[in-house]
Amino acid sequence: MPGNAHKSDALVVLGEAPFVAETPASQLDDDTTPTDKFFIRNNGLTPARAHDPDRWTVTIDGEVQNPLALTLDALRARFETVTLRMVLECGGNGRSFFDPPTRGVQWTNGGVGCAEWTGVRVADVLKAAGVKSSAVFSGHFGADPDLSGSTDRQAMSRGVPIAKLMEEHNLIVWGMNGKPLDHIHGFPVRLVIGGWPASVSTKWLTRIWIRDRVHDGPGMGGMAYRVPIEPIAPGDLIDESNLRDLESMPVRSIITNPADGTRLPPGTREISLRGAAWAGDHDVQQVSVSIDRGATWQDASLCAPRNRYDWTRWTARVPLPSDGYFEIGSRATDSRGVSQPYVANFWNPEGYGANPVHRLRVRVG
Ligand SMILES: Nc1nc2c(c(=O)[nH]1)N[C@H]1C(S)=C(S)[C@@H](COP(=O)(O)O)O[C@H]1N2
Ligand SMILES: [Mo]
Repeated sequence: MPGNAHKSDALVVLGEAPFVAETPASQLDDDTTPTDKFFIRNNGLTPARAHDPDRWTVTIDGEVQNPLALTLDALRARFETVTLRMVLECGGNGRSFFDPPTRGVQWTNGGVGCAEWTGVRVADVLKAAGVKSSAVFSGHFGADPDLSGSTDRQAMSRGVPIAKLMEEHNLIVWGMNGKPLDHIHGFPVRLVIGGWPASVSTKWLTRIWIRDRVHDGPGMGGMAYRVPIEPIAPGDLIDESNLRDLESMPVRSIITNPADGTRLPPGTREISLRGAAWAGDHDVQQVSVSIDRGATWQDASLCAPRNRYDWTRWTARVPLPSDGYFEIGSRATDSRGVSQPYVANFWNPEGYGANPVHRLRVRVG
């Protein structure tokens, strides 16, 4: 098997097998996340690099009138090429903030990135295939072997309801930040599905199976990517009928400048903050910042996102009353009026959806 030689100075490795690495908030300061700073989440092994990407095919089959097997050339020739800047965020982003801790990769806020993706609309491809009225859900397949090295079993195979799949922003992409996809991010083609856990944005895409029922691949059902319908207490016995699939990701903000632990010269009486915010399927309505652990808040200025599912960059200048130690926080509110809590809420056994206020420490003097 090829090794996991994807080390980048910007990333913090959270796991070697499967390979997982997150981006510290201070490395997410670019409006568009450069590819070498983009987080990595594998669930199986990295597949061998396609020797002949021109012969790679993506199959569309199942509940369609005309099953398709499309090469990269066919995708390019038959459908309009689109570039969108969109957030990809792991469903477990923020997991380390749960108390008590849950199993799973202990992401802080760095299971996220926002890149420019170039490819074709999933909806255009599906229209060419002719989705039947019996279609209910998709099942996405990638070429990565599972951790045992077997290619008979998918490392992960998730899907979405047809209505979500048909959204015009979903893309089958071959380009990331103006270059061909990096191998680790899914070369030669991957899915990008906006706003939902990135586990549905299948890398090394080989097949979209249109199904007449909810997909049941690895990563579907049971407790995978599922959150409680009625809140549960840590330690409660889990009743699976009280779980639903995590769909839209929750609202989150990060401060991308300054970095945690920054020291400012004595006498500094104002601090400039910069960051990003995003809210799954929703828009970011407001970002507020605090230098006193949430006792008082001040509004940040928002930059308009380029397109739906892009993140919202923000800036703020906050007066500092004195020298000393400050804990600075950012809190975003989505278009429904839902804000980040100060402490992770809605604890669940697999640790999805923790989105507390992002906090960092600054010392003046
Ligand atoms: N084929 C395949 N696609 C996959 C995965 C995987 O393990 N195999 N991981 C998913 C998960 S859980 C996440 S968070 C994103 C991460 O994408 P990235 O590694 O490009 O950041 O890819 C998704 N697509
Ligand atoms: Mo993920």
